[in-house]
Amino acid sequence: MEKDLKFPEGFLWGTATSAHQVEGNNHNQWTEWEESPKRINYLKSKELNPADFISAGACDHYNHCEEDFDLAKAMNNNTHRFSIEWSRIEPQEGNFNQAEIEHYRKVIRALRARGIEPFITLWHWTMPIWFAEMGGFENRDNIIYFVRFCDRIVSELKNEVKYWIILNEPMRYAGMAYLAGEEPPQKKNPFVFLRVISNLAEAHNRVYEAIHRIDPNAQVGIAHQMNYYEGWPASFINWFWSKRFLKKIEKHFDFIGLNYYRRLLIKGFNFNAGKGQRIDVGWEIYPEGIYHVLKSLDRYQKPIYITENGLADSQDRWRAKFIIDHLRWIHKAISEGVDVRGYFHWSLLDNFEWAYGFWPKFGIIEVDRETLERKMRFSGKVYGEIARTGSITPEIIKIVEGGKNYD
Ligand code: IFM
Repeated sequence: MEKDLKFPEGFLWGTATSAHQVEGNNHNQWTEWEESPKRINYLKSKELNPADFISAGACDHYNHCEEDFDLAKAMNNNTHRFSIEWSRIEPQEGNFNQAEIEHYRKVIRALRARGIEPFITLWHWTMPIWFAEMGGFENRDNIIYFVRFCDRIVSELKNEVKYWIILNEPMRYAGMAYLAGEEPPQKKNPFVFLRVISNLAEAHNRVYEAIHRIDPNAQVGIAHQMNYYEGWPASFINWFWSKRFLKKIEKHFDFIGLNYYRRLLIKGFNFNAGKGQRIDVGWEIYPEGIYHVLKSLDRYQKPIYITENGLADSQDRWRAKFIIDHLRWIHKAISEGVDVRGYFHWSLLDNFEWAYGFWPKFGIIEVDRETLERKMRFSGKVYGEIARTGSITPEIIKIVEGGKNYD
């Protein structure tokens, strides 16, 4: 029988969410876009129900966070990643809403009361309307507003938070918003795309310095999406989409957060999924890829956290095995010296998957959209066992192979 795969002492086990995807009732550039006549007409033209693509109340995590953190605790998690919604904190330029800051203080304390270490993302794609109307990150002069927001949050919460993630997946944001033109502000302009990337990197660097001025002991990083690429020209694509941004912020991170989801096979300008099992949104499951990406990050000699890894799987058929298979490859990287310190499954809850709407089910906890009832999936119980033992044991593997009879 296979022996235990033990993870290092103090390894962090958690899940991740972002404000706009779970909180409900936000008012930012995304909500405006979701409800715009152009978007509604587009959805209707595809015979889709617009209500399934408007974030609206989402999971009402804003009001259900205690219940949700009880579930994280029931999974023996000792960390949780979430984002602070800038549009709640600063709905009008320069007007900071103290009550909303206190809300997030409560969220942090609710986590700590359960022995769960918060990792806070300061920007997960959404922005106040006034900032979007000024051109968002298209304009270098606007960076000061983002720095001011981060400065305020970190000054307020520095005694309660050690880990800060400044930006979530800047490359994916810029690509979808300014190259593919599929997400707000839906521009297709390669020059603006490149400018936004460069401004986001500058914003990251300035915020990094601001945070360290406020709290020299803070641990500050990024959540960077990196796919595993094969084919031609994989090394160029990897340089452009993965390495280039890290290069721009190289002196300004204390850890790297890796968001890994899939392998892509490159053939010239075509990007395709490989032959492995596909998840509900069509991405290939390719656990080995996380190992190669981790090995490529070793050269930075910084701690690494897997800040996202997960799948859309409404039937929960693959999730438990997906987690175990990725963890095996992560364990191999660790055993070869890569300094991986934690794993955050995406996501805690079924939530609003941006332009895809609500149908992709990324949650380890199922959420009934009508009643908002939460139910832990089979995979959540398996993940709870992994977190409890800090290992993948033969017993856990047997449970996963045995299917859904686990209780
Ligand atoms: O839901 C997203 C998240 O907001 C950013 N990373 C990828 C996830 C799944 O698409």
